[in-house]
Amino acid sequence: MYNRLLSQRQKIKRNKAFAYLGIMTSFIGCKQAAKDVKDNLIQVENYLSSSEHVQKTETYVSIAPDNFITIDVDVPTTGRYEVEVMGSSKNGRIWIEDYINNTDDRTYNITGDIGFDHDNSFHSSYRFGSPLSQGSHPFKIHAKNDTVKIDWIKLKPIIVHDSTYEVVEQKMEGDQWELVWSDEFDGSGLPDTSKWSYNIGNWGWGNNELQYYTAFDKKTARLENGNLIIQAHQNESDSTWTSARLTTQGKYGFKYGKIEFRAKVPHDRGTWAAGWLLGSNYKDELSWPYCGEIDVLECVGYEINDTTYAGLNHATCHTRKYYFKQGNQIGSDTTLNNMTDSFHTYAVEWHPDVIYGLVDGKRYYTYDKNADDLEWPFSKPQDIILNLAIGGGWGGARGLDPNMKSPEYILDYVRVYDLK
Ligand SMILES: [Ca+2]
Repeated sequence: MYNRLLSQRQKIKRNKAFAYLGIMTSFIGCKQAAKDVKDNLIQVENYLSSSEHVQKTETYVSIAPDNFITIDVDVPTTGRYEVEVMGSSKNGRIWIEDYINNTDDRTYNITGDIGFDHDNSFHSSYRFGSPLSQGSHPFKIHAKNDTVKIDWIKLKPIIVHDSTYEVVEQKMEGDQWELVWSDEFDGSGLPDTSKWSYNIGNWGWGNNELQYYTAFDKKTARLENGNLIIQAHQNESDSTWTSARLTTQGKYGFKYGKIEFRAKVPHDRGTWAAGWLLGSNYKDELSWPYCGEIDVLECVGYEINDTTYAGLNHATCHTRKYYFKQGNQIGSDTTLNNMTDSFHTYAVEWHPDVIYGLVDGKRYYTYDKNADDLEWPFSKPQDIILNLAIGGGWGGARGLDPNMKSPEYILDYVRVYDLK
């Protein structure tokens, strides 16, 4: 065992350069927040016996394509994790499924594909995965495309879930809207961290999205000329995309009121700009859509004309009873003129029993299902999220414009109002 551990350490050291490629520097601030939580190293060969499609040696497991192994993983604390895998395969990929005993009969892919591009030696590869809740998780490690050998998997904590936040609850009486909270995006440099946190990762975000959301990176999120600019970039060396996703999670949760996003959105095919609300009690993928989601600004590039920039905005509520993975979500869209060069105001009026979607002051969407918590989780606070995705099930449904260059999603302000 001693020799084995030693060889592991040497392997880890040798492969550090492959694992991090410098991108980790963006996450130093986040990693410090999680420094008290230990890495969780899983020697996969300890967890199962061999079968026809799964061969086991003393140091690794070999999984045939379209097969999987199941291992129990103890997640030490609720938060976001980097999933690092020491593996070997020329063309094979793995992906990790969690919550396999869920009552909703859904498949929870918490990593997206992880490849190794090397079949004669082991290499470390990683993803910043979806948030995980504390406790024992039976993971399924799936192989696809080709046989994959796995030596070990490591869960490295990045951000500990922060469930403390200030609730901003709006009165919904009277007939005058009064501003109670805003970010006008004045100043320069990075966004205001007293209001916004970064969601980081490249696990596909439940939609097979391509982008890697970075943190504290002016290239992807910065204040400029009174606006917040969220900008996606394609990395020249490996074609990966980076972008940003800001959330008020852990800072402010909002309950009721009118919430406005004044924004310009990109028209490029493959982009997916969003200003939306997600239940503050979201802590892992299993907690969605029970926590509720209100999409206020949702624009995919291929629905916006590349010459006139006229296009569509969508408003949708997702709840356990009505959500997109069941195909019965309740949404509406509305047509707008120039969405890329002109600002429009995308808003939601969130009352205790009904939600309206508006653009430029005009209502076009109503959600009024409020019989129980499964269709009305909206009596609890929600976080505001701003992000620009690339690709994914919806934004990438018609591919990516090959000529797309660093599209920008520009926000003049986010404002929250009371009704008095
Ligand atoms: Ca502004």
